[in-house]
Amino acid sequence: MENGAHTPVTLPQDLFICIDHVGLAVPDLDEAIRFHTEVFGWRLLHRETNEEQGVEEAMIGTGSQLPESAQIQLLAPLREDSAIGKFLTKNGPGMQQLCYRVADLEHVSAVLRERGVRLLYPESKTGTGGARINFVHPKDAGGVLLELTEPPAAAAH
Ligand code: MC0
Repeated sequence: MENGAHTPVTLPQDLFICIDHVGLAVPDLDEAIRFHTEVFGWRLLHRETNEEQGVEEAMIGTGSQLPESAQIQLLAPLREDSAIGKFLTKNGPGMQQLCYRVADLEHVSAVLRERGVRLLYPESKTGTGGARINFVHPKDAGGVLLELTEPPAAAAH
């Protein structure tokens, strides 16, 4: 190092805020909600149907308020040829996805694409509670289907 000067250090920039949820593929949503609430003591936080994704889904958590709540998403197929339908046929019930929360999905998507990571959709789609979502192909994420979610402004932390 010349003249004792410090070389500027470039720190890595965080792309992800936290794990938003883990998604479980289930054949029957009502039965899965019953099991996870009555046996494991989770609370039902939210439930909705997402036609575009071909799922009926429920978010369950350890508390009613983020960020205290850890969240699990239960995903049941609306159709056999949906992502969850195909997953169930091939693997049976189980962990289908890991979801990272991001502050700016467009920015994170651009950075990942620049780094050679394949995102499944050219543009973001709508997910739980109006979030913007996209997915990283499992082949580019160590064998894990990785969802990226940008919550609506009011719900973001
Ligand atoms: C497939 N593969 C997986 C996987 N699904 N690996 C890990 N986790 C998964 N969930 C692997 C297969 O084993 C295979 O590897 C390779 O990827 C290609 O699989 P495939 O069977 O040929 O492909 P498909 O047709 O089943 O499609 C897989 C793909 C699909 C990931 C592209 O599931 C998809 O588009 N997912 C994104 C949408 C989604 O999951 N929607 C439901 C959640 P080999 O080695 O055998 O070649 S909706 C949601 O989550 C929303 C509501 C929200 O949170 O807000």
